[in-house]
Amino acid sequence: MGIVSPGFHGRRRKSAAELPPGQYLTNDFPVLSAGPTPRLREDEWEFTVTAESGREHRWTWREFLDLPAETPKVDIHCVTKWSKLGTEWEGVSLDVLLADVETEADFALVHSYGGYTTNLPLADLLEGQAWIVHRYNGEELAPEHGGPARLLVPHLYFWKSAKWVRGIRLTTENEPGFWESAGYHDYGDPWREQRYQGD
Ligand SMILES: Nc1nc2c(c(=O)[nH]1)N[C@H]1C(S)=C(S)[C@@H](COP(=O)(O)O)O[C@H]1N2
Ligand SMILES: [Mo]
Repeated sequence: MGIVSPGFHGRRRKSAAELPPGQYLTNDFPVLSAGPTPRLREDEWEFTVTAESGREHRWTWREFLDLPAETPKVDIHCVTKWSKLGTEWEGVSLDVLLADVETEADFALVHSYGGYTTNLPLADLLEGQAWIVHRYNGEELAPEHGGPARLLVPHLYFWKSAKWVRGIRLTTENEPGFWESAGYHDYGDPWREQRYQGD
């Protein structure tokens, strides 16, 4: 009997073929932040959806916690090529947060405390594809991973999952966010390896 690598027991490992192209598996949870970690108290946190009409829908931390929560278990894929499988989160589906928002917009620009932005089609936030999450692995979301709360949109590269999320502005025109303005792909589908503009 040879040496068994740690973590190899129990559940079946996915092979590289089950990962998006160019990705490798990690069991760590790397921290990738373009700037300093904002330190926000929960009583300072609020989340705002702004429709293209200018109409705002706002939730305080307490109001957010009163919304029905889900516990998505998802694979995440960073454009720097690490993927992490079966990550467990808790949070509120964007279907819930956008349910009463009247809009004809096709695009969303997500804003974070600290100034980070990222854009995506509004349709990619709906139908069970995206959440505002405040817990990871059964614990409060750590500040370096976006706590008090972050966006989770796992079917796109992880730069779309804005940490320290502050709000979402719905727009009729597509407006590139922070990395999208810096040469990264506008949409960022890891299965089509849309890392950079032109991919
Ligand atoms: N506000 C904010 N959100 C962000 C980022 C950032 O720099 N600022 N980095 C993005 C990138 S590139 C990745 S890969 C993930 C990293 O999340 P993690 O640090 O929890 O692994 O957050 C994304 N969301
Ligand atoms: Mo990333």
